[in-house]
Amino acid sequence: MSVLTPDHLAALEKQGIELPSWAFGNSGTRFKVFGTPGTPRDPWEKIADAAQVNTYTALAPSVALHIPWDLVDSFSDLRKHAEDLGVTLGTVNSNTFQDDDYKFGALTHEDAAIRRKAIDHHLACIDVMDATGSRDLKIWLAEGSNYPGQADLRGRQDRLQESLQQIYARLGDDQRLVLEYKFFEPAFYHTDVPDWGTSYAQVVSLGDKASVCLDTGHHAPGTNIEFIVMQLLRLGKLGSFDFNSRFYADDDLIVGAADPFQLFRILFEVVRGGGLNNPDVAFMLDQCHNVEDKIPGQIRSVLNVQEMTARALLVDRDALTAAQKSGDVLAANAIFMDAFYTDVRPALAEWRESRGLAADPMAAYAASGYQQKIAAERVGGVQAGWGA
Ligand code: AOS
Ligand code: ZN
Ligand code: ZN
Repeated sequence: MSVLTPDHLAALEKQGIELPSWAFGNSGTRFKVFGTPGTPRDPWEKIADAAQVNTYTALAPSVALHIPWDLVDSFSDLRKHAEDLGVTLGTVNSNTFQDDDYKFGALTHEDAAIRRKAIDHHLACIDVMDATGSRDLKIWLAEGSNYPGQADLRGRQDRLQESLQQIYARLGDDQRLVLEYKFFEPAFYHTDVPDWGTSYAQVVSLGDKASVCLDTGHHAPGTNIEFIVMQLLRLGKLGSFDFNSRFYADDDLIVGAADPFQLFRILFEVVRGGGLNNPDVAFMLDQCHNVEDKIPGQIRSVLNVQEMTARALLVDRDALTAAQKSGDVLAANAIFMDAFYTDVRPALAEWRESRGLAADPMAAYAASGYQQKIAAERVGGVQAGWGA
């Protein structure tokens, strides 16, 4: 008998994880970017590859864009292209980190003309959202300073709020802004949105259409990320996840690869806090595949999220509450660990087959010949983020 009940399966059925277009481009470190045969040459091919992930998993119904990396002549044509392939265009990510003008900041810059340019870029991103039907604008800022005394920390925070207010004012009724935090890189002394508290303070002042984006790779080692998940859900301000995993810094490795138990703990708080299948909480990947093939890397990633979601659903919440209330520390911990140690893979494989999907999406993709086809057809695929 399956370890997953019809209720668990009904919850899993609705799960959707957005893929980042940049995961399909070549990527690497400052030391070397390795090319992968078959890498997309333009946004159209990135969307086609993302659609493959959805074909084999039914878990990835939308694709996030990055502007200007994914600039095309007609976003309504790109939208149609995506829809023809069975996916939609999702979150639009702004980019204020590759322009010389932004050396000392963008939305926080001392110079009003540069702030204006950065604000206008975000307004242009909202124009893209109007054409693609996207709901969310995701803002990650590469702003900060490297040396104590270099910058007026307080002034930058005030200017950030003013800039965000102008962007927020342009959002449509059904659109949202999510503000991502990161405690380091590319600035190393301070960043202007280093932590969830700063992001929360900034978005609360904006209004209901603004919330926090939590990237799992953006915390100091040892941070209890699931506590932050709990708190943001409790405050109604967890807008989205950027899922990935890390061993050291912002490694952007496959989610669940480095620490599956942490992913389980995060997803348990999502389930506990009403964040699963909640349209207010978007699940996205933010990953790069430096040495592995990109499409199977993304397939593995969404399956990892699904597997840990299934395990999180398995926690016997009534028994857990009873153990917590009675102060039975070890019983409570055992209930939690029982769910984590349950292998849900056979049950999920069986369920996939019952829905007309391959039991093993990784093997089905490998056998499909798609990888060989794109490797033969596409020459000169682009580095993530630098494409046409
Ligand atoms: C940067 O560290 C952030 O995680 C961004 O969300 C994202 O990775 C970037 O916008 C894509 O390069
Ligand atoms: Zn991110
Ligand atoms: Zn990151």
